Amino acid sequence: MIKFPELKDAEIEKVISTLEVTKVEGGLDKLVGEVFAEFDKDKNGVLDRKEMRLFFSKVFVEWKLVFPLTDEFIDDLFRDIDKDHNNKISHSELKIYLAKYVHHVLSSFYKEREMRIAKIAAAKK
Ligand SMILES: [Ca+2]
Ligand SMILES: [Ca+2]
Repeated sequence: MIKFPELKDAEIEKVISTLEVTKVEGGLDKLVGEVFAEFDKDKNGVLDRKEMRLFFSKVFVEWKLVFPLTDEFIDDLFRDIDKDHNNKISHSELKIYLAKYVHHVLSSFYKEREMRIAKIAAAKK
């Protein structure tokens, strides 16, 4: 969930430019690489629940998403990402998920930006 009324234009632009990095060639791989470098704490090449929770608690703040990081929420999210159900999140599982998720978040931000621009244009008339 995104609380758009609480966000300034500049914050919206910042999230958009952060997320658009994933749209350039190799951008998503780079992001996934950075996630593993920072959050795969025990360096075993996969993310467990605890590591994934740390990652999401950071990006939700960065991407201005508001979710309760309850155990239940994290479990659901984990199950969603862990496609082969081995209780570990691999590079490719995270990549597949983030491709979809970032696209979804970006669309919401684009929509909000368009609405704000339309509002300014309407006010000028
Ligand atoms: Ca790990
Ligand atoms: Ca897995």
